[in-house]
Amino acid sequence: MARKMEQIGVIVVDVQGDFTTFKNGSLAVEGTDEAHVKTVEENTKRLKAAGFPIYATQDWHPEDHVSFFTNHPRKKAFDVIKLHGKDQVLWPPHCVQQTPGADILLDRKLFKAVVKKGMDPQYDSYSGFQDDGGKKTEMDGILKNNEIKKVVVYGIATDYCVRATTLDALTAGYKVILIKNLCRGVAPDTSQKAIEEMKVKGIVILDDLDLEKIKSQ
Ligand code: VGL
Ligand code: ZN
Repeated sequence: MARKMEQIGVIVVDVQGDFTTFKNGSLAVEGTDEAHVKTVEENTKRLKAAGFPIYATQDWHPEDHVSFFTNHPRKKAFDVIKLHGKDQVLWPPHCVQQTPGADILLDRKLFKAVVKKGMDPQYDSYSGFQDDGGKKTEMDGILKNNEIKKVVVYGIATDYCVRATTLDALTAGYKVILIKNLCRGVAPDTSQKAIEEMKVKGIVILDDLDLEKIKSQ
């Protein structure tokens, strides 16, 4: 029997107002203008039309979140502190629950499920699968319930949430395909490093969306 399309799922990572220049976001990532967001939406529509279930992650922080520099006296944006024994970048406040900056910019009807992350004030959560304290999101359960074996991942930011989500997907046992040109990163050097790391660990990197390659990988 031919393999079912449903075994491939798509994860669109954090395409939210605060991460885009399009919406003048507080943590706007370079190259995230209206045209980019439109390209991401069009490609997501193609994947949905091809029969793949589409999932999204949504950064969804409380106001007192530990990753905001404003919650640390004398710290400024992009300072790095030690938190739970690891380096933590301090970000401008972003994706605060119920604010416009937290909105996903793609048509909601595209998504079979939206997985929120980063709600615990004490832990950051770049990965769509778990936070830095090891608390799991709904993602793995949702993918398993839908018999997904392979995930196609893209979004924002290449060097943070996209990187962490792809690596955790791999660890959880999924085949992972990254669509590079549908991603944008906070900084070029860390984004390049992240792509290299993903490649070395076994993630398939495609420059652009190619349905045939996705099916045959
Ligand atoms: C992200 C920094 C802080 C991301 C989220 O979506 O990559 N980056 N929170
Ligand atoms: Zn965040």
